[in-house]
Amino acid sequence: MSKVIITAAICGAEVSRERQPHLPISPAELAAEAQRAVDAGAALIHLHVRRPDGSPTQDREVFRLAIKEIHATVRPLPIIQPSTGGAVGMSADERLQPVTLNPEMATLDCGTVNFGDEIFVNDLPLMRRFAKEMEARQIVPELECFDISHILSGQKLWAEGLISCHRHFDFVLGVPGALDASAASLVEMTRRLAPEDTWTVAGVGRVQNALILLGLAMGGHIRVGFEDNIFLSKGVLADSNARFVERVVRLAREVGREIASADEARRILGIAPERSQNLNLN
Ligand code: KMH
Ligand code: ZN
Repeated sequence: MSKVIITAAICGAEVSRERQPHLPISPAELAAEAQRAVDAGAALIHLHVRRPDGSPTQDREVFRLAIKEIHATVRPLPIIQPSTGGAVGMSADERLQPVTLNPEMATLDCGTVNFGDEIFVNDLPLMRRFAKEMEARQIVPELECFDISHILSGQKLWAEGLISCHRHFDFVLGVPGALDASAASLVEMTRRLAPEDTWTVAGVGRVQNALILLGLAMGGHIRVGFEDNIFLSKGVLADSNARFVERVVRLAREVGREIASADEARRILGIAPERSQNLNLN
């Protein structure tokens, strides 16, 4: 099995400081938290940004300052993957802003889905538009799939010739209203992939640990972090995203998987080594 890429989703759009006092918000806090996650073994930072009051935003300038700080200070330099999902209810224009910073990767959400009591809208025209914007900048999308049909919609972007790079999925399981975080769901999702596709799994809430084990055993890559889960165990808040990354490292060793460095992750995901120097942070 390949080395495992650990993604740290350090901030998310839905968690609040009231629920998780260690949530990083300012560029300096995000960079310090990213460094702790990298020190623990993360190769990839999935990034959302917040205004100073903690509310989620996709504002280009807020992303620019956060990414610039992480890019300048965190070593070894992780893959920085801004969200283009943002928060439920944001417009496509709003959500697309971070792609103009030319990150190595960005998320591309692959289908409309219930998101708790709300609806997260990702219709095919929106997906095609996001795909074209990413292809034009050589940004490798991470195809976020909250349901099985999302995999088929993601694959359609390649079938239509809109994207040509390596295809990497992220299966986010356990969002209320979307696909459940069960072994059966994960097996069914992976059955839909082409042999050359790669995938990460993220379990939302307390199912996270079971999904880490399943993902590791099945040869997948793993996402953890405050975006998906804030509790280390029942009632015990994690004091850093690094605690979750450390857990993945421990479990990976138990099942004989080695941890991918950031550069190894770039190779696995088809990102050119020099691409990290071509961000547009001015
Ligand atoms: N906050 C969710 C509604 C992504 O980053 O692309 C969407 C999300 C997915 O987090
Ligand atoms: Zn996200």
